[in-house]
Amino acid sequence: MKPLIDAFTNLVARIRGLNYVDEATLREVLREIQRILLRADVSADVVSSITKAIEERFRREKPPEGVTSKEFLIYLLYQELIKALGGEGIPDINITKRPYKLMLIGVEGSGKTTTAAKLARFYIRRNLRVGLIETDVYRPGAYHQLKQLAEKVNALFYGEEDSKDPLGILRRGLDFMFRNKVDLIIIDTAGRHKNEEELLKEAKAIYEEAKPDEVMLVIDATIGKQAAAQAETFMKYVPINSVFLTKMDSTAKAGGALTSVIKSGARIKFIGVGEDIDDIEVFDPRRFVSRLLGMGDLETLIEKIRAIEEEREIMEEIEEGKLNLLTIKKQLDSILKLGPLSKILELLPASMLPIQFRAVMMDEEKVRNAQEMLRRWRYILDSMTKEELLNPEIINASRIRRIAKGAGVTPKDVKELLNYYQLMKRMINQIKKSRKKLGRLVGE
Ligand SMILES: Nc1nc2c(ncn2[C@@H]2O[C@H](COP(=O)(O)OP(=O)(O)OP(=O)(O)O)[C@@H](O)[C@H]2O)c(=O)[nH]1
Ligand SMILES: [Mg+2]
Repeated sequence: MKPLIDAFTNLVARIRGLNYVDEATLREVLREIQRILLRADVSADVVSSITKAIEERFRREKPPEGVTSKEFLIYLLYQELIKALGGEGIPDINITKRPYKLMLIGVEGSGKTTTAAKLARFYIRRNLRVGLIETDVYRPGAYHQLKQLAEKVNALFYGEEDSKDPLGILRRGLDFMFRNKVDLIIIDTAGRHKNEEELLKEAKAIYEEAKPDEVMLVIDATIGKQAAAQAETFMKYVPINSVFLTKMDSTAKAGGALTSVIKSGARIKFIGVGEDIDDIEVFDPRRFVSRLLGMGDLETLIEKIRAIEEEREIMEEIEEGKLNLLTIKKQLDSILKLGPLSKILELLPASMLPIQFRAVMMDEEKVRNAQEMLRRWRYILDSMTKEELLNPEIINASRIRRIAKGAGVTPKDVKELLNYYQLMKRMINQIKKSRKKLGRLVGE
């Protein structure tokens, strides 16, 4: 991954050093992005869709106020890379039931056994009781390999040293884990077989016997864009719920592995970034791209643009007359995300602010109180139903009491928020009316 990070960090530094982005530099930057991605083994069609999107958006969209064109170009690169990696969401790593059975499959040497231990440590740190079952009867030493790892991470272990019966081990192993009230059972399987067909058949048999809550395919990222084909082969035999990409640290092809797996429709949950047991990360496209682009100081820029865009979207909704409490909820989220209220109050149009804010903007303590109030409002909105958010008019006294209780505030607090909503609504109607009047005056 290092070469990829270096290449992108250099590119970003170069863009930032430009005076401004003219046609020739835009072309050059796009070509460089292509080169970097192709070198990372990203397939040509994915590369082209990334650079096309950047180019089109750069030509079509205007940078938000206060953002230079080169900053905007970096931002588009950031956004389109995230999109190619599956978007901004982070995978859900919660264990949804107890015990939860997680089965690992993958070809020989992909990193299953190491990964089993990494996952065990990861969830033990989250206070779960974790058990490891070794069903690999082919690789010499597989039993000892996982047993030792289990001891290292303090997980329960079940295996049978001389058995040749994977399904028997599995049955007894599950039984052992149930009796020991384990929360998460991780089943390691064999990768070494006479041929691929045999491997897949055994994976299927173990799947049918274990009835796992999740099948996680372990793929070695060093195979680059071929990862998708591997995932698809496995999917023909066993439903794959998630993917663990290993050896991200030791390959220049990480980009290809990631994008191809994502394009195949499989969900990447974790990545392995080293041989050590702690070298595991939840796959978070945003964080990943930030690292690629050598962010740090770029983060402020990205946050700034995102906040401005969000505000713009909310304003558009409001202008379309779609004001409801959901709009206000979104608005509060974007405000709270931005941090200190005093700073961002300057960013917002005064008409968007609750009356009581405008006068107090300069007074620090009052600003703190206002921030507290916003937080309170956020809790209140959280304890409303979707219906209430969309149709605030239905909120009567008994609903107010329920909402207040759920949010841990007083009914008066809820009423305060509802008053603010009514006030905004009146203001918007007034603005609309006066616009119409103005429209008639100028003969629109
Ligand atoms: N650099 C690096 N090495 C890894 C990572 N994950 C696993 N490995 C190494 O990959 C090699 C194979 O790992 P195993 O866990 O034994 O792979 P396996 O899939 O269980 O192999 P079989 O049981 O033969 O199918 C070991 O040397 C691991 O240390 C990773 O994220 N980064
Ligand atoms: Mg193994």
